[in-house]
Amino acid sequence: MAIQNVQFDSIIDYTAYNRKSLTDRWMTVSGAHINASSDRFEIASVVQSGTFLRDLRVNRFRMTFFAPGWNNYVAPAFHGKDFDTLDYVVIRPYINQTATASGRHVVGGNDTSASGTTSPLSAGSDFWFRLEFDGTTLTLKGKQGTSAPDESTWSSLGTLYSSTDFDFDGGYIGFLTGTVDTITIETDRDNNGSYETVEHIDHLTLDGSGFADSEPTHDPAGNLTYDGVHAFTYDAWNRLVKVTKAYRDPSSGNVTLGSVVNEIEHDGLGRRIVKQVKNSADLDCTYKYYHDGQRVIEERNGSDQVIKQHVWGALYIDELVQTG
Ligand SMILES: [Ca+2]
Ligand SMILES: [Ca+2]
Repeated sequence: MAIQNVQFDSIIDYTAYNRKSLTDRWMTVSGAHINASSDRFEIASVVQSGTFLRDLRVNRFRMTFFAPGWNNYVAPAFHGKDFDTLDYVVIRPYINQTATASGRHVVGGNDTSASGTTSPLSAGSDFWFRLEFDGTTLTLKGKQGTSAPDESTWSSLGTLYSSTDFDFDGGYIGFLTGTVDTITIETDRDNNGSYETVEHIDHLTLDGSGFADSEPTHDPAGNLTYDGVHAFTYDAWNRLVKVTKAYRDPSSGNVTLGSVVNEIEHDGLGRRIVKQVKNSADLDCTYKYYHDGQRVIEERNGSDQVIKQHVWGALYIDELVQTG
């Protein structure tokens, strides 16, 4: 059952539009809203910062999205670890391809010098764009039309733009600015060149009350199993053992799993002994916990190197005196 009238991130209120909330899937520090009448995501860049999918940290990715009535520019953004190092590609008509500051490139729609461009992109048209990063090269493809190109069409399309200038080691994915819809993000987790894992699909639809719909879920024991960003798995003792990227499929309405981002192991005494952060780009790490009784005294990484030690006092229960 849908939870109605849930407000998540606060969105700047433009008088020209209705104020709408987003699901907690998106985080924004710029003006962004879902336009209820046109069912689109409109992102206004007011402070050169972006709107990003929360916690969707990836390395090799492919983002496909619809740019309806593309007439000014749309700017997919990524590497959003912080807003000083925000990287983005501005896709706009009528301007020749121009490299600007490192990590901030402007791609012109009528740049006929770009390899594979068969015809200039025309402003005011509906376009589909696909941005792909294979670990080395960022490529951009686009196709005019209202319906999504199928995979064979994408394969046959020439590259509008490519660059190896981006130093992408795992940040957020989103948009700096633009009007977009029907966003799909896939990843190549095993680095074999195919993007087999769907991490997110968003049609940016509002419910009848005009609110983005979160529909968090719980299991019969009351454990939170989906919060709009992640899905959570528990063992028979209600201990959290797995966290997975997840999204609510816009077609089926089902909570759909992406990559596992966290796996937790416990020993027979119920102590957490291993935590693995996975598929989270630069955050990936294995943490092993060693105990004295119920107290963690040492943490090691996956290579068995000590990364943290905790010294406990003998006087009180839970008397942590030093961590280093
Ligand atoms: Ca793959
Ligand atoms: Ca939509």
